[in-house]
Amino acid sequence: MTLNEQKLAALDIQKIRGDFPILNREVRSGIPLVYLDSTATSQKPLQVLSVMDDYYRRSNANIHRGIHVLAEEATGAYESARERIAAFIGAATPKEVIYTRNTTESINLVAQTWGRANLENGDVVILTEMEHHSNLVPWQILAAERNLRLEFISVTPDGLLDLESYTELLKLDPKIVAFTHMSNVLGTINPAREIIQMAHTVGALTLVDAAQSVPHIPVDVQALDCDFLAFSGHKMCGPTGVGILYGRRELLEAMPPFLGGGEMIKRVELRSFQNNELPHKFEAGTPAIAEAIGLGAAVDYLAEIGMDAIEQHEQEIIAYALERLEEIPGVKVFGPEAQYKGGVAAFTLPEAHAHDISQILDSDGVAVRAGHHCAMPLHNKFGITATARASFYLYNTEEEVNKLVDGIYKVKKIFA
Ligand code: 7TS
Repeated sequence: MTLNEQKLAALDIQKIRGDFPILNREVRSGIPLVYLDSTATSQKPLQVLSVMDDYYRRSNANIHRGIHVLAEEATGAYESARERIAAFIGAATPKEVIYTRNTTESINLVAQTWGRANLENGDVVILTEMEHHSNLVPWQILAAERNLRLEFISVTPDGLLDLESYTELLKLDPKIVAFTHMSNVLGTINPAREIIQMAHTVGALTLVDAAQSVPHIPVDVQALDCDFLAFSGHKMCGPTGVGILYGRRELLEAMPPFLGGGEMIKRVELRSFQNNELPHKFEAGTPAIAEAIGLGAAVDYLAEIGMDAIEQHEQEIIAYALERLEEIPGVKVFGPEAQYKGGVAAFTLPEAHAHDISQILDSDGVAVRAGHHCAMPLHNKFGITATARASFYLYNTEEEVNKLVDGIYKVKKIFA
């Protein structure tokens, strides 16, 4: 047995479920929770909750300012978390890891600082038709301000990126290609390495929206060779309120600051200031300290289980879920076959609206999300306004997939 196989064999779902107190609750008397909405936000293990609780009980202080014991402990924990997060994504140095509030803020940071400093009239930005609004609207805002041209890699009917359309778009001499690593609706895992290499051959930079990939599959920024990469703590067993922007050091060094205030400066006079060094240059004001420390614990938790093992488990769950869902007459699941996707199944039923599906499933404790999932252009492309979406994480089981399927049969009975 290789070390990897040993880790896979060691993935003990019941033990993992025991780490998540919320998974034990009933949503109504006698009705246990079946949580299938981790794409929106994941649940949090005791290992994360206890680190945050401990921090507030023992070490709470503002960071980088005081010379007292609490301030030193808080600063040490905050910076140690940054080092472990940097190692988790394979960054060359923790200076390349900027704490933000979430993926959305990370992408806005790049658009507003790198974008404003480097893009002008007529410049081309390439995005894809499967983006979450948070990788569309920041570029639309900048495009309106700078008169940029936004172009989109098209999505095939199977829910894959059309790399031929991308090859054509690269002839437009784009300045940046910003794309999602994994779609939050189709579940498609895009060939990020190839997309990045192709962008680099025409001299374009790349930004990877890794909100759905970093929590679910191994991601190494140096192996990908991306220029920027954004993700959120709350989707990877960490708390809300903290996210990450990874950026290549030379790029971050050259970029103007984002927000101005304390912490991001080295020196201030009445009419001028001097930037602080990386990573603090982009971290104005008191940050989400407990949350950053919590994200450090989340990364430790995921690394201990092993991202390969998590990916493998989700592959098994999605393959099983697609097989079961496709058995149900009328169910249409969007996106490619299991081998090209992560644990996301967005679907429609001819007889019931997504919101009705979600409501009936909820009556049996099954939590799925309904709507456009912040990807309205993608839904328009497929000629629909909403889908019901079940999504899976390391703690989900085949038995929970069965409960989802039973619930969908119930919906069909009610709407027959
Ligand atoms: N990018 C992708 C691919 C996402 O799935 C999300 C959140 C974001 C960006 C934004 O993340 P945030 O933490 O800044 O909000 N996706 C979802 C979802 O699918 N349902 O709720 C949030």
